[in-house]
Amino acid sequence: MKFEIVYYWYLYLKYITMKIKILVPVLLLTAIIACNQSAKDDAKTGGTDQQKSVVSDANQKSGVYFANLKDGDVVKSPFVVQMGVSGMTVEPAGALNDGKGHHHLIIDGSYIEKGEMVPKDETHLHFGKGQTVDTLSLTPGDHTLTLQFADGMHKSYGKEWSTTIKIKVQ
Ligand SMILES: [Cu+2]
Repeated sequence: MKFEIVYYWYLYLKYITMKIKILVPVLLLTAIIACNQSAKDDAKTGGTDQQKSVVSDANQKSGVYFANLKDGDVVKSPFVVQMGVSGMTVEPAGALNDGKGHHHLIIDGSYIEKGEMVPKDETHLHFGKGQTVDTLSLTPGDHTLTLQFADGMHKSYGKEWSTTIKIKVQ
């Protein structure tokens, strides 16, 4: 009788062990497949998002841009700068109108925080007549150009309405 109980225990344990032996690899395999799948999904979404952002950069994204210059360009001084904006309208300074303003060029500086007045000096140029083109003379070497859109009272529309590029002047 005692032997029987031990024997049944032995069978029971063997049965459990067998189950575990089968279950563990199956679980592991499932986990690995699931991980792989989600990694693949992540990669897929990442890819699509990137494609989307490239498309929207070119077509829909609102903001300012240099129409004839790009980051890393080498230019010969004096050089022409063409300023563009999408999502807002250029108008002469003087009046406050929603969605309207004028360009500013900041040389070797940074964008101006939203709501702050754009300074007016030799490195902060205002295009208060609504100009979109200018000719710049800069010393040879590396410079940054920041385009900043601001309202009719010269208050900055902030970082999202600015763009900065590095250029090398020869
Ligand atoms: Cu201004």
